[in-house]
Amino acid sequence: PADYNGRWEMVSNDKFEDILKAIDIDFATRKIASHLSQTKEIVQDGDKFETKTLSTFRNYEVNFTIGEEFEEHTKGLDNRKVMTTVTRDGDKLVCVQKGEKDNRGWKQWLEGDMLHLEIHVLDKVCHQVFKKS
Ligand code: RET
Repeated sequence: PADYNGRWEMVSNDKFEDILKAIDIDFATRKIASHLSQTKEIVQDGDKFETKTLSTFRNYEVNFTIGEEFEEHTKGLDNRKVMTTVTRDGDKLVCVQKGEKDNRGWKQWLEGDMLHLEIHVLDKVCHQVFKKS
């Protein structure tokens, strides 16, 4: 399976602000957050993942085990509680976040030394690309 371990630096972030709007992030925060360069730190041990999304403004951490549903508190983002499950679809990770917002989740995969993250909420889709550093 794909090895996601490492530190990944953002190289592109398409339509992130649409996602922020879809989860009701206020205008001022959206303007700051959508211009941030994000860094992902991922520690993977088999099916267990520890992920950190780092920025100069705010950080977000989420840890999960493939196939195990857990309650995720999106602290510092939209501060909601969602029931989150991450599964594998081939070499992709597929996350479903059940809660107030329909069709919420993300997909993550590797292409060479690039990490792709597609985040979706309602009919909005954001595509982020990170380069291994
Ligand atoms: C930042 C900055 C502060 C405001 C917001 C943020 C959004 C973070 C998101 C992280 C998603 C992480 C995922 C990890 C998967 O492994 C950048 C912390 C709103 C949406 C999907």
